[in-house]
Amino acid sequence: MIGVGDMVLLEPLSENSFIQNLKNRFDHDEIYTYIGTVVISINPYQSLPIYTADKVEEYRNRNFYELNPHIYALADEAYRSLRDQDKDQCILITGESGAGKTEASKLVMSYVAAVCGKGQEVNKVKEQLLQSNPVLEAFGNAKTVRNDNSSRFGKYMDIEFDFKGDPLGGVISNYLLEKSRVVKQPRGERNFHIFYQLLSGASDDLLKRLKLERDVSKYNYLSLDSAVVSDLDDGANFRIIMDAMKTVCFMDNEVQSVLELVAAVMKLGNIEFKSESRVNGFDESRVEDNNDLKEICELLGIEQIVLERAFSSRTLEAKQEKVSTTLNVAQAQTKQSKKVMGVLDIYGFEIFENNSFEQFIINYCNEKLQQIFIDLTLHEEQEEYIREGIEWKNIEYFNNAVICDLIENNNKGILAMLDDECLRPGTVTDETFLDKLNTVCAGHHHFESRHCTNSQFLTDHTLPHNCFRIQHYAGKVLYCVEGFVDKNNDLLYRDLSQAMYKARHPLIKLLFPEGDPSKMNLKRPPTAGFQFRASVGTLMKNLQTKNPNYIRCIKPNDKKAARIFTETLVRHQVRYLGLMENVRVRRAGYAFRQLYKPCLERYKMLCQQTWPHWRGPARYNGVEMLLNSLQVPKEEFCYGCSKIFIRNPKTLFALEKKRRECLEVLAAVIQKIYRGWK
Ligand code: AD9
Ligand code: MG
Repeated sequence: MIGVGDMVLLEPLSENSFIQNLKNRFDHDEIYTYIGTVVISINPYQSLPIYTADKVEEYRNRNFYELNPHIYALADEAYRSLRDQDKDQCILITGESGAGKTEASKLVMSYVAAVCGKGQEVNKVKEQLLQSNPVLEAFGNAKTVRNDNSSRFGKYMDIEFDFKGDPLGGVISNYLLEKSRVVKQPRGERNFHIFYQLLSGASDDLLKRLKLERDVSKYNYLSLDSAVVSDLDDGANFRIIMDAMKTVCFMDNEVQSVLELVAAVMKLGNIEFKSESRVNGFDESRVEDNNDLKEICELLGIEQIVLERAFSSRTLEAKQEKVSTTLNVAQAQTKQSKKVMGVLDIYGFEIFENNSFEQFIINYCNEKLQQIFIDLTLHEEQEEYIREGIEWKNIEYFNNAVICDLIENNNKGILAMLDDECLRPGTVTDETFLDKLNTVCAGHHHFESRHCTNSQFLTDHTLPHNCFRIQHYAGKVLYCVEGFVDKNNDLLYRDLSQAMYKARHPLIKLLFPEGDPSKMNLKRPPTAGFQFRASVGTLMKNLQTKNPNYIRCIKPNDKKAARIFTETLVRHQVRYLGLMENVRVRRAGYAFRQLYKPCLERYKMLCQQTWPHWRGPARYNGVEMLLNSLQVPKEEFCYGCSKIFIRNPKTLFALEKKRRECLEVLAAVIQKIYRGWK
């Protein structure tokens, strides 16, 4: 083993030794390291030979600490607890943009797919689960400055299993796609992959049918400066996606519909408007070049006059945005009891040169994930020791609940104030929103703007006029308020949704149900921020009902390059991820705990006095008898009120090994007796 595989066993423990251990292992292509049951994963930015079928076999049905640290060990542990102990699991993958979360989520899914169930039907479900990834990535991922395949939406997938542990299907929830990217991308970034893939990979014939030209430069929405990404083969990926869509049961005509829509969106970007002064003094816009409009209408089956009118007239009404969609990969078998493994892969923490509403939402989501990590691994752990009456030295850690509150508080939170502004009658602008923040958030230790620093109403001239700054758990981010109100309102003019609803194109009609005049709803739909907060809240509640498994991803350098370990960058992540506190809590405490009764039941065969029945109470006598007879050193365990606590994972591992040997002997004896009878 290179270095120390589990940071809990690192001696001496300091931030430097922690980082040195990570570096040492990374330099030897050991990208995984444990903190107890938490897996730290460092993005290798190269393909390592550690995900082969042989590796899967190696980790299958093995104890967590038995082999070299690996993401497969975590996946195996989670799957076996789900199958054998009937505990719903969730895999929480966190880390900043480009740290390797999406890759990690795919590795977990492919491992579970490899070890669970067999047979034609089961294999079909597995294929569908795995193939949903490339489809979602084509439409929801894009090249950013931080990551060539950056997730621009959050994804949570519940994989459902039957009582045997065979997969039944999955339910995918998507969280707030960064829609604004369709029309505008920051410098050096691309639009969503699908646009480039289509132009590069479609046959001439398909392009003709979609009324497209192959040349990317013909489309205003597709950024030119970074159209080609060296590591991405758009053409080959297009074919992969077409196959994947078939696997997840898109019919040919549905694929065609989707591509027509993609083509229409691309062409929409080429429509230009010109202002025409009308007699009564109002300006009206007209479409400049009719050919694009004509072709869009042909693709979507809309009367040209209807779309043209919708473009130039505006009746104020709002559209309900669907934040969370559900895709049932397989037929739900409702009567069966299901076990669930949730895999969460959400956009990572982002600090760009220009940060807008999207970054604000993304970073809020990451705050919530950090909060759940703190809650479950630091706070909950300490609370348990206190509850169990075990001597405990408190360990200081930064609790980011205060930042979550700054954003999501029902009355004074930034999102609530943004909503107030959006719903307020009168003139509402991004500036009036910022004014409001300046009044309400003044004095908050994690909020700053030009007109109020974090301690009082002071002017900080280094901050631009139209920005506010938040001290997030992972660093300071300056947000420009421009566009906050619009993006939060997320209004689509009623005329446009009505025009879309009138389309003969089946998919378009489906996507704009609010355009149905008979169902016109005058009630204003919730804002984007409100919906996001609500869906993140539901997600957090869902996660809290499951047994969490953590993968903490670290980005080793800013160059997207292999073999470079930038110490300062890693140190920053180790700090804000709270990894040192995580090790300290883990070390100060006990790695394993179990209620007395199940503990005695599991190991009673290892001790003559407790086997086959122990007449006295399991707490403490039974378990005490057991541990004494096995000569487990006194400092290795501690009696809590309801549970026995075991300090070192190796102790538990030794118990498990003895139990296995004992079971083998028993099995051999039974077999002998059985043969004797025959
Ligand atoms: V973002 O928040 O969606 O912008 P992620 O998801 O954290 O980000 P991602 O998994 O997409 O990052 O990883 C970025 C790139 O690093 C991948 O496209 C791979 O090229 C590379 N990567 C990540 N993990 C591995 C790995 N285990 N092995 C090899 C990897 N390459
Ligand atoms: Mg990702």
